[in-house]
Amino acid sequence: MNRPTRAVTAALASLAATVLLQAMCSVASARPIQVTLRDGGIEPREIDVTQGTTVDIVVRNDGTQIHNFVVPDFYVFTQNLHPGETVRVSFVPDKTGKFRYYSDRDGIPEAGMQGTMKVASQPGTAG
Ligand SMILES: [Cu+2]
Repeated sequence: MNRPTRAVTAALASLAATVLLQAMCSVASARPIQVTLRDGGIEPREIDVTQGTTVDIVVRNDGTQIHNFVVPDFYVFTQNLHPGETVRVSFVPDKTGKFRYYSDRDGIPEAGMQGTMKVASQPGTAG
């Protein structure tokens, strides 16, 4: 193979890997995590996810008041949801650890309306 052909082959291999990765991510996001907002609480209280894997969440407000859903560490901020309203959000956690999520309708976390997102490292990696 001459050099330009090798470069094209490498580019195609890279593209194929990217497409495969996207296909895997879309499979992972096929089953969204259900989050329910209630007046005074969020279910579940804990969400377990994996670093580098798309997190797909469907947030539903089952309360009688307006609520929202924020995960500041990952720049997730939904709009204010009216009772019965649903919104879907997705993001890719880029770090491991425990991170708080909550409803902050008036810019202040509401009493009881919070939970913990635990981000585990990808299998086979140190990070
Ligand atoms: Cu709320």
